[in-house]
Amino acid sequence: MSSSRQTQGETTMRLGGANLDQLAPGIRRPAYDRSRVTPGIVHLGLGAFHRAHQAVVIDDCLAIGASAWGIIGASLRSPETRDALAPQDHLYTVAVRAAEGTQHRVIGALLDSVVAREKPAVLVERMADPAIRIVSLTVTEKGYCHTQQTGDLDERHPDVVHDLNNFDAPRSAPGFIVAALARRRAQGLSPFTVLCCDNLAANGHTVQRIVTQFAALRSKDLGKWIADNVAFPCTMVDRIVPETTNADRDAVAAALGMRDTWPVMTEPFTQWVVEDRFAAGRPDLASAGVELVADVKPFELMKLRLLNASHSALAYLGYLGGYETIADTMQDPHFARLAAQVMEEAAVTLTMPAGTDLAAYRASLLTRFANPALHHRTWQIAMDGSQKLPQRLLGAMQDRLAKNLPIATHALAVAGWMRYVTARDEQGRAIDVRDPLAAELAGLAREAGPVAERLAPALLGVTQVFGPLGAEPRLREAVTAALGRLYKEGARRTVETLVSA
Ligand code: CS2
Repeated sequence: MSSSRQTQGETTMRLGGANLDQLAPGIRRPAYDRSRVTPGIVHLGLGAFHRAHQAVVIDDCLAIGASAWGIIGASLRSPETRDALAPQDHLYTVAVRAAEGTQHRVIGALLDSVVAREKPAVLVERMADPAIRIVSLTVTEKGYCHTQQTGDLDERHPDVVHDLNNFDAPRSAPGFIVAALARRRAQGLSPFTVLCCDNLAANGHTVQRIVTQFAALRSKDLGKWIADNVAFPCTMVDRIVPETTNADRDAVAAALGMRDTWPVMTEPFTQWVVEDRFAAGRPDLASAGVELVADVKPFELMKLRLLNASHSALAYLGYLGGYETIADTMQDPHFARLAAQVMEEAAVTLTMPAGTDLAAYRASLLTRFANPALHHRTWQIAMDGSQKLPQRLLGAMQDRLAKNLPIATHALAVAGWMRYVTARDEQGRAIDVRDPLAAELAGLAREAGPVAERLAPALLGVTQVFGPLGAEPRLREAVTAALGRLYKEGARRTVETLVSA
């Protein structure tokens, strides 16, 4: 944090339980007595997304009397969020930004936080507490230690190897869940519900499989007990939450009349669709706007293949085209058309329940992406592409190929990712590629050189990302052609010609 912020910290009051009544007028604050709220949820992955999404819903539930459902948040690695929030009694601000202005709301649902790396046994103990009835997660795609392509636990993942040898002091999300469930089983307690809120395909089923596989490595009986007794509902979560900057902190301090060290920035839109299958009860989520359904799959595919796929396409190609944020990228009509065209290609692969208005959904996505008040960096969304491509782009490509339909726009998005992971931009400057496979991908790119006919097949051979689809001749041809154009003409010109073709 900059020294100017520290100076401000000395001179400005800090958000906290004792001074909620001194918040600037018009700032929404917890409409309930926080001292009566007890924990019912442990959330793994205390990032901005959770705080701007599920925690807001729980805050609404608390306001209508569900006082046994407060949240204990856990950061798996970094102490930063805990260090920011503990001195302010875990209160923080959600700033909802739209072109017309920003609405601020102080959230009280988070009661306490734990840093798992510092105190793994404490976290296991809290998860094993009988009062905890839901363990929810936002640990990002890579946090599940699995192979995206197959959905199986990666038994060679360093954290999995570590956790199997340190059962009561784990590091990974699956490791914590299994350790806590084992403890509950040993104590004759009923299990908690595992509620995955990450953008994985069939997220509940996938996490069930990973956790059960992990447990079975420990003991067959435990694996069976988990498979038979633990509920893993599927969910679709949606809200755009860019990273908070110091400028955002200053703007929030000015609005609040006091300082919040880690507010979260978001958009007006929010959606949470949840499969209604909870083993140990749940708060009245429907009253807080959650859609409880019997089958989440169509909604999840709709979101991954329309929102996230076009987001990733805009991120890679927009970054290469020199645009810093998604809103900047959307200002270029050719890139706005690119996003619409990715959605058009994906839409025919979806089967939605009667009454779903896909055209309206697609139109609303374009408006959300163009929100000028959200500073969502293309670089942020470009992160972890190796973990995101399968469920966002490749599934739809596979479905289209099966129907003999063209895949040009999706192929361009994949080619954008390939060009991006070479770690050199169009001006030859370094790109800070954040991805668990970054080194491997950059190595392949170095070997292949800037030649589409060599680079595309080399990257399509990365089976963790592409699986057998990487060998599909029509896919190879389309991706190689798009990558060739990116090298020859650059991202802006390629997008312009390809999307208007
Ligand atoms: C984004 C998502 O960073 C990314 O990969 O595509 O975080 C996206 O903003 C959310 O899924 C929206 O709900």
